[in-house]
Amino acid sequence: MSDSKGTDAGKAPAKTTKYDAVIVGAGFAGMYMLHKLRGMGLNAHVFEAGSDVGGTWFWNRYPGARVDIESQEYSFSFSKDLEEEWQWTERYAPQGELLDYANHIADRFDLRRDISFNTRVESARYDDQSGLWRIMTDQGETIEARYCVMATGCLSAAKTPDIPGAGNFKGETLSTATWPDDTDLTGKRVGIIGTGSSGIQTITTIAPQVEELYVFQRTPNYSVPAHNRPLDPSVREDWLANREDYRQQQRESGIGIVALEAGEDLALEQSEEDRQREFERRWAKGGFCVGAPYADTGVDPAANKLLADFVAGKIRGIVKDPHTADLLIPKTYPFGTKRLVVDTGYFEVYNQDNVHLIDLNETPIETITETGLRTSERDYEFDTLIYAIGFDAMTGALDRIDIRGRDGLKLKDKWAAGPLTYLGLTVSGFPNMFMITGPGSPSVLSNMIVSIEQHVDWIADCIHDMGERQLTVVEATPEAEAEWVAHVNEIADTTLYPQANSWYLGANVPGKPRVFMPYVGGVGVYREVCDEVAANGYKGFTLSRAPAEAS
Ligand code: FAD
Ligand code: N01
Repeated sequence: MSDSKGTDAGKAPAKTTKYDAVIVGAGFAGMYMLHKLRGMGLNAHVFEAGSDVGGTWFWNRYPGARVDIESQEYSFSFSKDLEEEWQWTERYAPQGELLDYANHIADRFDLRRDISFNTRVESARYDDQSGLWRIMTDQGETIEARYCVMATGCLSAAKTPDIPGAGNFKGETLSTATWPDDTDLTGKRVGIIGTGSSGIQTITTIAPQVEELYVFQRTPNYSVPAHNRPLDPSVREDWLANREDYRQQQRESGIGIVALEAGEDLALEQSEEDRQREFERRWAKGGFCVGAPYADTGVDPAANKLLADFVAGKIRGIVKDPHTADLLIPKTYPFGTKRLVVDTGYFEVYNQDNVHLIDLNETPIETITETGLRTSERDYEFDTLIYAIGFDAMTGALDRIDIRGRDGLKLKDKWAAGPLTYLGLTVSGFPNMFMITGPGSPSVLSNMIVSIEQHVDWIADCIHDMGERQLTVVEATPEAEAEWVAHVNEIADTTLYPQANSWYLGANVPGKPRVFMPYVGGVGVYREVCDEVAANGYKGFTLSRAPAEAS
C-alpha cells in the first residue's frame, strides 16, 4: 500500500506519507518491531523524539546508571548471531554499554534508514472508513498507516517537579531522566531529591566525588547488593552453550529471569535456621534473587516480614549511625512491593562524613530557594540540584499523545479511571493500535527484554495472520477487555503489591487513578494466554475489513 517514503520528516513541506505500519519510539521495543515487520516485507517506519536509538539508555545517562538484571539475561534472544557476537563486560552492564548495544543493533540490522529522529508524535487518529491511522508529528508531517504500534516506553515520561519554588534555583539543575553528557560534579555541593533506583544509583556513584551531598528522602527503598564485577568468561561460555535452554526458562518463568531461582517452598514452614541460611545465601549471590527465596513472601504479610526484618538487619549492620540506619529502613510498605533496587554499595555511603540524609517526613520541603532548598527545619545551600523523582509510568507517554480511536474516542478519556486494555496489547475502540509492554501485561514486573520480544513477536504474527486472511481491521471486543481488566485486578489483589504507594499503582503522580497496572500472573502464564488467544482465531478480537474496502 505504500506509495511514498519520508525518512527525513521535518524538512519536507506538509504532505501525507503512507506506511503499512508506524512505530512510535526507537528503544529496544521499537527497534525490534521495525526489524520484525521489515522482515515480513512491510513498509514500516519509526518516529523517535530523541536524536538516536536506545530509549531508556539514551536518555538516562546519570552517573551509575546500570541494569538490574544480569547482562546476558537483559539482551535479545531473537538472533543467535547477535547473541554470539556481543560481549558484555560486566555482570550488570552500565548505561554506556547498553547504549552501545542499542547502537550495535541499529547498525547490524541497518535500522536507522527507517527511523525519523528528533520527531515527536503528537497525535494519532483512527479513521473508521478507511481503517487507517493518521499520525501527526511535531515536524508538521502527516502520516497514514494501517497499523500503529506504540513502543513509547513504560518509563519514558519523566515527572516534572511538583515542589514549591521549583524553578527558583539559580545553580545547576539536573534530572536523572535527561542527564547531559558533559557534567562534572567533582568538588561540588549537591542536593538530590528522590531515593528510588535512579536516586540510589546516582547517590552511590557521586558520593565519593562531591564535596557535600544532601540526600532528601521522603520514602526509603529496599535495596539489595548487586555484587557487580567484570563478567567472568565462564558465565558467557555457559550461557552460549546452554542458550536455548536458558531462553526457554526465561520465557516460561515468573519474571523472565533465570538467576531469580524463585523459591517454591513456604517461608513460614521453614525452621529459623534454614530460613536464615537461605536468606544469607541469596544476599551473598546478590540481585533480585534476594527477593524470591520463598513462594509466600509476596503474598503473606507474616512471611514478608521475615524477609523485611532480615534486610533491615543488613542495613543496620552496614550503616554505622543507628539513627541514619533507621531512617533508611522502609516501614510503610511490604518488602518487594516497590521495584527492588540492586545497588553497589549504597548503604555504605552513609558512613561518609560528606553525605547527609534528610528525612522529609520529619522536616518537609517548604520551598526550593535561589541557593538551595528550605525544609521546615533549615536552609540547605548547594551548587547543583538533582531531581531523581521518577516517571508518570506506563500510561504517561501514551497520555502525552492525542490518541483518538473509533468515533473520535480519546484514549485519555477512556482511561480516565485507569488503563483498560485487552492483554496489555490492545484497547477496545482503538483498532489496529498495539502497545508494547502496555498496562495489563507483565511489563515492568519482568525482565523487560523478554516481555518486549514476546509482544513484538505476537503483534507481528497478528499482522501477518491478518494479511493472510485479507483482513484489515483487528479490534479487541469490550467484553474481552472488561474480562481481562477484572482478571488483572483480581490477581493483583491476591498479592501484597497494592499495599505500597508505588508507581505501579500510579500513586506517585498526583491525581492519577490508583489502579495496579502491570499483570502479576507471570510471563510464562501470560505468554500461554496470548498464544491461546491467537491459536483460537484471535479470541476476544473482531477481525474484519474496513468499510471503505468491504465491497
Ligand atoms: P524506552 O526505552 O523507554 O523507549 C521509548 C522511546 O519512545 C523513547 O526513546 C522515547 O523518546 C520515545 N517516545 C515516547 N513517546 C514518543 C512520542 N510521542 N514520539 C516519539 N517518540 C516517543 N528494565 C529492566 O527490565 N531491567 C532494568 O535493569 C531496567 N533498568 C532501567 C533503568 C532506568 C533508568 C529506567 C528509566 C528504566 C529501566 N528499565 C529496566 C525499564 C526500561 O525502560 C526497559 O527495560 C526498556 O529499555 C524499555 O524499552 P522500550 O523500547 O519499551 O521503551
Ligand atoms: O523513580 P521512583 P526512579 N518530594 O519513582 C521521590 C526503573 N529504574 O526513576 O517514594 C520528595 O522509583 C520519591 O519519593 P516517594 C525501575 O523500574 C531502574 O528512581 O514518592 N520526593 C522516590 O523516592 C524504577 O522503579 C534502574 O515518597 C519525591 C523518588 O523520588 C523506575 O525506573 C534505575 C517527590 C522517585 O523514585 C523508576 O525509578 C533507575 C517530591 N515531590 C530506574 N517526588 C535500575 O537499576 C518524587 N519523589 C535498573
